Amino acid sequence: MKDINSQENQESLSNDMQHTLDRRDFFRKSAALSATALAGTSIFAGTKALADDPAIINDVPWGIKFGDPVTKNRYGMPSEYEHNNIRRNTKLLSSGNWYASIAMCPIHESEGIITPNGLFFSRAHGGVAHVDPNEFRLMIHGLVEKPLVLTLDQLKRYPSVSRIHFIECPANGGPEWRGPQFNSIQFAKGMMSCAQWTGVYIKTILEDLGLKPEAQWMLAEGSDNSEMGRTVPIDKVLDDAMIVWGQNGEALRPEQGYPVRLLLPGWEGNMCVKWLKRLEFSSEPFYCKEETAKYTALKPSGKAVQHFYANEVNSVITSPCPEKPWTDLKVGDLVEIEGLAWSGYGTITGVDITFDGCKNWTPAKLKGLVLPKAWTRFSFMYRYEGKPLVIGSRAMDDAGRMQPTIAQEVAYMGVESVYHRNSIATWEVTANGEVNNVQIRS
Ligand SMILES: Nc1nc2c(c(=O)[nH]1)N[C@H]1C(S)=C(S)[C@@H](COP(=O)(O)O)O[C@H]1N2
Ligand SMILES: [Mo]
Repeated sequence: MKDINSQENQESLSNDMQHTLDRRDFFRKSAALSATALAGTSIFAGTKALADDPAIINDVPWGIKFGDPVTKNRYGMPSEYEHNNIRRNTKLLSSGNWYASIAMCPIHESEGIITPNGLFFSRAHGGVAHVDPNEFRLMIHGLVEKPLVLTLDQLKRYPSVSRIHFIECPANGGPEWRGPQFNSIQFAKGMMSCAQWTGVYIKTILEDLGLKPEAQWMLAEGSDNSEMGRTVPIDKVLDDAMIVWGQNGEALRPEQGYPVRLLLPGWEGNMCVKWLKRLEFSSEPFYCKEETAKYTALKPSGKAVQHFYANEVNSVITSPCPEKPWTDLKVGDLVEIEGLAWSGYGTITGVDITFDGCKNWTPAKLKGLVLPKAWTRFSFMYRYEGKPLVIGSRAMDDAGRMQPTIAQEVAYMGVESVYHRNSIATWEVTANGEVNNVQIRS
């Protein structure tokens, strides 16, 4: 009997499946297939197709009369049956009110690598601002030859690019340094999302304005109640920093900083200043109080890490997870384990899966687009055995980094930090398929 969990057979198996799905005569071919090479390794072990299923025999209400006129929804909404696919909040992650708070992304419901705009996680320090685009101005000044104040239309006259990147709050997973806090992937890992962003590289604007050689830093400021002043080193500005106005094919949502935000691909979400109003170039960094006081990490030595900008290589299994258990599976079923990997340092090169709490590792497959500083989806076909497991994933990137174990991370950083937790995340799968958030700390 084949070891269907080996990498080789993973590949041939999913090729076979893809091949099958590509055929129009799906039913005939899959019957032939199950009789031969994949006997005993079907997706549904022992489940027969029901020719007398009432759901395929009876008339359905939406099939016997007209549906809605196409003029009904000027802006389309998800099916009413998808009402559970929503952002969620918890008082635990807010400073006592819903203005300086966060709405977590349902990453377990995510398909592919793009977060729909209405589900993008939303973090604000002074509420979500509603900026009138006619009143919008962007001032660019300081150490540039030709300071400018731009309207939105003028800004959009610069040549634009579209790039897929994640944004992650560096506090994602931060409440769990001392142990699991949420039996939920949405609350444990939902401070991130991924979108296709359209805008202009700041280096393109600077070619026009002329950056003075002394310029070392860029201050970015928002027009909202919190301003969120952030200073960015000039190397990042001249590398891939963007000013974006487009999000997945439409204008940014107010929650994401409409009409314009700063995007620093791969770097801490808090630096991606929303509702942008001002960029100032200088030779010295500006520090606002919050920046020096809060976005640092205290190490066991008593010293603090003041500057760490890029989000580390990270990953999480999104299916199964506490919200998507395996309680409906039958022993012998084939099931796809899926997850997301990402790195602020570059491109994901591989993801391994463990079934025994980080003792042994097997490579998963990367599927779909594999892009720098973007969510990358991984997949592993697994034959369900109905026995308890502790599953987890560890990702690697092309900067040569790999996710640490919790023990390695805690040895280096202690448990006093809030930010940049990227140690291996694990789920316990019980004998009846329930899934719980657990940590392997040894
Ligand atoms: N102007 C402004 N920009 C801001 C914030 C803010 O409160 N005001 N929050 C920051 C934080 S902490 C994060 S994690 C990201 C969140 O981006 P999102 O709300 O689009 O997910 O925006 C950042 N930019
Ligand atoms: Mo954040």
